[in-house]
Amino acid sequence: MTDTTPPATPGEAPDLLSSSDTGGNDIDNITTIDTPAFQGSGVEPNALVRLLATPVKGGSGPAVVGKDTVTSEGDYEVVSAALRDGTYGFAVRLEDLAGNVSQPSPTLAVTTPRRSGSACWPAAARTGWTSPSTTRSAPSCPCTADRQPASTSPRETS
Ligand SMILES: [Ca+2]
Ligand SMILES: [Ca+2]
Repeated sequence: MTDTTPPATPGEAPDLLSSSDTGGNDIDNITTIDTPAFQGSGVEPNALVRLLATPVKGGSGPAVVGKDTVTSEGDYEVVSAALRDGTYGFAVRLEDLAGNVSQPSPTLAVTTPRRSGSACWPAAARTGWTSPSTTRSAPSCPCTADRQPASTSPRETS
């Protein structure tokens, strides 16, 4: 007998491990880890689980970013490959031993901010770097060395 029945669609989105949910709050799904780990339970035992990531904006997807094997109890844990900074919708998809693939689970949105950049822009803003000239706009990434605002006070243009 050939197994032609795909695993049941996972009913819940993968859960970001609290150990992967860094950044001061371990339940907000905003992390400084660019290889976050996810877990889930109650899915088909011994199936292959694939982690899918879809960029929320500016990209195509979903892409398979990790895979692992579901335990005999129906639990899984899967780690994402390194991702560019951004917000992604993560979902899992199961494949049974015969190669039948389930529909993707619901998605969980996780944001991976730039490690230095997330603290960078507010720090630059606190310097009071406010030019009277409206044509002079702040650089989009003040962390970039060659664009670092001068430590001197802003010049008056009058
Ligand atoms: Ca099956
Ligand atoms: Ca967090």
